[in-house]
Amino acid sequence: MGVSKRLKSWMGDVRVDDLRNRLTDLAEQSMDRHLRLAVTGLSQSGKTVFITALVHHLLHAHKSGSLPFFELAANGRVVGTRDLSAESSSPFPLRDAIEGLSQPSPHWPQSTRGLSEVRLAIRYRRAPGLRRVFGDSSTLFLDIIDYPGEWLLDLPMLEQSFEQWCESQRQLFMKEPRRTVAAGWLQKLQRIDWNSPRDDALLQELSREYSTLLQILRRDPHALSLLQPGRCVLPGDMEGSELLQLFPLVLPEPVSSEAPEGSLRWTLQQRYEQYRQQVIRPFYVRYFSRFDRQVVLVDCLKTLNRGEACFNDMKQALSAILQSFNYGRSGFLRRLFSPRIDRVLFASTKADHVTANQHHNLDRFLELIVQDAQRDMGFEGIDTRCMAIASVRATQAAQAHVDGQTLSCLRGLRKDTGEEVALFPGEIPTELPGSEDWTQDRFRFVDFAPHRLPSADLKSSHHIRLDQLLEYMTGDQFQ
Ligand SMILES: Nc1nc2c(ncn2[C@@H]2O[C@H](COP(=O)(O)OP(=O)(O)OP(=O)(O)O)[C@@H](O)[C@H]2O)c(=O)[nH]1
Ligand SMILES: [Mg+2]
Repeated sequence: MGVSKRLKSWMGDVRVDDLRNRLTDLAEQSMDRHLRLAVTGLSQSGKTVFITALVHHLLHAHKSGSLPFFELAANGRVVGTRDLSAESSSPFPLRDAIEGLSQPSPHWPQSTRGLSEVRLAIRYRRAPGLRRVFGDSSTLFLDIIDYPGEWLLDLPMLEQSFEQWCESQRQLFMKEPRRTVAAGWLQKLQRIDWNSPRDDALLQELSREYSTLLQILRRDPHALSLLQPGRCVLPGDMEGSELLQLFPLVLPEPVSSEAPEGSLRWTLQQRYEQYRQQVIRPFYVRYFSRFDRQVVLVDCLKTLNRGEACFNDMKQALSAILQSFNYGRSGFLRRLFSPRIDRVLFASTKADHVTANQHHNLDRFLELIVQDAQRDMGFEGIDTRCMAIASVRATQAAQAHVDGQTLSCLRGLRKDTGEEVALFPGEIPTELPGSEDWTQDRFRFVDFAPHRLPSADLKSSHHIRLDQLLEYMTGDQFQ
C-alpha cells in the first residue's frame, strides 16, 4: 500500500495523544521493504518442494530454531510471518503441499504447470543500532514466484528469425534421440510442398503431433530439456491457444526466408512472429522485469543418472535459460527494461540423495556447469553463488562396515517402491564427465519418499542449507 493511502486510512479517528505514535508507525511502514524473489528450474528440479519448505520454515521462524544460519531468526529478531497469498491472482498451492508433506504417510506435491506466487509479510525487530533512528520494528514483504524454467528457454527465439530458429532445431533433430523419436513427423514435413496455399487443418495436425513429440522427448527415458517453444511444452494459462499452433520447419536443407504470401511456410513465419510478440515479450515485460532476485534450481543427480545425451541437453538448456540474466549480450532485454536482478543463486537440489561428504562436490559440480554464465553475470554486476541444498530431507546418514572399512551410507524409503533401504549412493565427479566417463550404471542415485515434515516443531535437520540460502538471498534486507 502506498504511503498516501495509508495516511488517508488513518485520518479518521486520530487522537492528539497518540498522533506521535501513529506518525512513528507511518514512518516505519513507509520504510517497509519489498523483495520479489523468483524461483525457477527445469521440470521436476524441485521448485514446488523448495518454496513449500522455505515458506513453512519462515512461517515458524519466530519460534522454531530451524534456521540457525539465517541470522534474523537465529538472533530472535523475527516477530512473526503472515501469509498474504490470498491477495495474489495466482496463489501458490501452499496449503495442499504442506498438508501432503505433513501427513503420517507423507507424499511429494503434484507437478505444477504455470506461474504462481506466495506473498509473505515478515515482521522483524531492527538491528539494535537502527532502532533509535528508525523505530523498533519493520516489515519485509517477500513475494516468492514459481515459474517454469522452460519459459526462459524461449529467450533465444527473440533474437532469431524464423529461418534461424528452424536451422537451430534442424541441428538438434539431426542427433539422437530426437532423430529417431521424430522420424515419422520429419518424413511427413518432407512430403509437403511448403509453398502451397495455407491449410489450417494440416497445420493444426502437424502442430498437435509436434506437441506430442515434445512431451515424449521430455519424459523418461529421454528426459530432454532443450525443447522449444517452451509454451508448447508447458502452456500454463495459454492451454489451447491458437498461438501455440507452432512448430519449426525441419527439412533436410536449411529453409530460405522467401515464402509466397499466403503459403503454408509464410503462415508459419507469421505465427512465429506472433509467438515472439504476444507470448515471449509480454512474459519478460510483465514478470521477469519485476524480479529482484532469482533462485535457479538444478537437479544434477537426475541428469547424471540418465546418461550423456540427457546431461548434455540439460547443460545446453541451462545455458539458454541463463542468457536471460546476461543483459549485456541480450540487447533486447536492455531495451525492454532496466535490469533489476542483482543476485542469483544456483541451487543443486536433493542434496540428501548423497552423503554429507559429497555436498562440497555437488556445489563444485554445479559451479562447473554454470561457470560461463556466472562469469557473464559477474561482468553485469550480478552477485552469484552455487549451493547444494535439500528442501525436505528424506534420508538419514548411516554407516556400513565392509571388509574392515567404514563407509558413509544413506537410509530412507525408496520413492518408487516405498521399501526401506540403506545404500552407498556413490560419488559426485569432480570434473564434468567426458564421453569416456559414461560407463553403464556409473551413476545410480535413488529417489526417496519424503520424511514427514511436521506442521510445528520444525528442526534444522528437516532440511539442508535452506537457512544459508535464505541468508544469502534476503539477509541484507532486514535493516
Ligand atoms: N529427497 C528429496 N527429493 C526432493 C526434494 N525436492 C524435490 N524432490 C523430488 O523431486 C520431485 C519434484 O519436486 P517438485 O518440487 O515437484 O519439482 P518442480 O520443479 O516443482 O516440478 P514441476 O512442477 O513438475 O516442474 C519430488 O516429487 C521429489 O521426488 C528434496 O529436497 N529432497
Ligand atoms: Mg512444481
